Amino acid sequence: MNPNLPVYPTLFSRRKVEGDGVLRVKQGDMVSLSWATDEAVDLHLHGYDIKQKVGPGKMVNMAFIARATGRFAVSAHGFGDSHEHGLLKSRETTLIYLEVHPR
Ligand SMILES: [Cu+2]
Repeated sequence: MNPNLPVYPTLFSRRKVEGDGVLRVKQGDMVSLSWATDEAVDLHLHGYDIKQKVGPGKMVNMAFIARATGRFAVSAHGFGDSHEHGLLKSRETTLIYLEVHPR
């Protein structure tokens, strides 16, 4: 992996992400989101359909190339409970939005 690529730290605790909640990148960018959390949860980047588990003391990297433009939610599934994705969509909590802008 390119050591010069920007890594976006996305720390969240108490179910809130630090910052303004929007991550802006350009189409074609290599994006690396580094997640740290105080609670075990499933992360889901909608649109790109990337899912990853995070938990306390377990830093997770979500790396991808921003090919598709638009606004995509990164949500958390399963805060404090367990359920199947798709069955209880209302249980999703949106953490941040990823905005991919055209070049
Ligand atoms: Cu989801």
